Amino acid sequence: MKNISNSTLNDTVILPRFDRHKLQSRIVHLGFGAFHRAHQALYTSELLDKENADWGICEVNLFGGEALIHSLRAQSHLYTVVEKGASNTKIKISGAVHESLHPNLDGIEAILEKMAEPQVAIVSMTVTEKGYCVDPATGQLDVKNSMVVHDLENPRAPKSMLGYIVMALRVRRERHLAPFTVLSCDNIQENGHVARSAILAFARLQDSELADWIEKNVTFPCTMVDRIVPAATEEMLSELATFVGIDDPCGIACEPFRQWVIEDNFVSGRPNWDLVGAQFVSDVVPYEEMKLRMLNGSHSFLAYLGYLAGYENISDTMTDMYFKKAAYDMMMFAQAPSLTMPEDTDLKAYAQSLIERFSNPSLKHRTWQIAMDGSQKIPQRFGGSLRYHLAQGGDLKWIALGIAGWIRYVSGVDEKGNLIDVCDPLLDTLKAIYDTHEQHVSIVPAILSIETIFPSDIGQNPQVISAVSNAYQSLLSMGAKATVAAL
Ligand code: NAI
Ligand code: CS2
Repeated sequence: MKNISNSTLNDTVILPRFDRHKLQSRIVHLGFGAFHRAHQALYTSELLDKENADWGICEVNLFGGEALIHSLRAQSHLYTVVEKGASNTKIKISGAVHESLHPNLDGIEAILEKMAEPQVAIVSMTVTEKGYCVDPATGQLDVKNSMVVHDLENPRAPKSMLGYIVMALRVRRERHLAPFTVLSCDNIQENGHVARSAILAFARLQDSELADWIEKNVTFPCTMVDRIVPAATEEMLSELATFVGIDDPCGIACEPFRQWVIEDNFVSGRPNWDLVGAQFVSDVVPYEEMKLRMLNGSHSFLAYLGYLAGYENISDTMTDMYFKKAAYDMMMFAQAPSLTMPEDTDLKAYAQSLIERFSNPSLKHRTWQIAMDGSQKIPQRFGGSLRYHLAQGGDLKWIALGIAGWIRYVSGVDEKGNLIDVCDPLLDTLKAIYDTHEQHVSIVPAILSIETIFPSDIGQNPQVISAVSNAYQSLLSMGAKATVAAL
């Protein structure tokens, strides 16, 4: 996509109508990945079509994504979002992004200076669960994390999201500038609270006065973010080029559904995202828990077991009636009972809508992609419901099979003996345990002893060990397909 205004775009493409010259970088976003392009950045672009505002976004990729930033600049920061339903497709050009930075292209200082500019009101992020450098089970700062160690020693040349935010806030304080709001848009339970606690703990290790200032002046709203946005593939990009009429290496495909529930707690102003469908509420936590347990929990279940059963995409798992039923039952019987929701919430309708979304054959969402980083995802997707059922004497079988599926998956060898490309920050630890136990049920208590994933009330609980061991044994003897069918 060279210059969008001179190009021959397909005439069904929806273009931004607002004047992009008036944009200012009032939002700096860390993590120009797949999700943000189809979610926050598009909400903002659509809002700018509705009201006269200057909420421009400066994109920053702290890790990787250098080529993407290059391409984005070459196309004036415009890119395509293709919303693919089961039977209809909408193509939009997103226009709120107007600047971008990358440490390898522009240097760390340029990013810190941008974050310290007076007009910046929000620093938002989608940096994945591991970007928070916290212990996944407790959400507390992991002081042994190598990036945290590095950034504490080199505060003016940070690598981590925490290091950048704390240094930028330090500069703002020194310059007597207003603080910005830190807006986490990652799939983390109480994401704002986790961001706050990690940032404060990190700042306190450097300078307690700075930490006090941040505590008093900066806000960290929680958000529930939802839209299924698979990683871009060559196939998707070439299909997109056919739809749009030109190549767009920054283009992204997603489902039509989107949801964004935001705690209304912004210290230096915010866009009126509610004008384009976001909801501002006083307490996001119930919505976050609902989504993380029902959507993401069943996603992880389908990802591990589906991958082992030979299904490439989530929509493929939905063509297997046993997987479809297991996913629905998991939502309704394992996850939904553990939630405390506002009275008018219809969890059955929610579960049905999730099954429909997972079944969308137009989206190729790889089980392998969702299976990534399980050590970071499992505590918030399975931990809460597990505790609930242990306390209530409920049935553990769905969650136990989800955890057993993950343990079997991280062995790195599938049911046909092929290698699995396992991506996880704890891979070395998991490998060391597999080297000792191999694929034997004795591995279950060993993996459940990793306290950063399974605190002792879960990992040392005999009922949990027994339920996960039975499920793991079944995966070894019958395989994933038959185990899910027998559920
Ligand atoms: P992606 O892989 O396309 O992008 C990941 C982004 O995170 C990149 O911009 C990368 O620079 C950054 N990053 C990775 N590791 C980092 C680290 N250690 N520190 C700082 N930045 C780091 O992934 P995608 O799809 O954009 O998802 C990102 C996050 O967004 C997810 O982990 C999840 O929390 C959230 N999300 C994703 C959804 C999806 O369907 N893709 C939907 C809802 C939320
Ligand atoms: C998925 C999520 O990759 C994963 O772990 O479960 O990215 C999921 O697609 C989104 O949360 C949907 O909003």
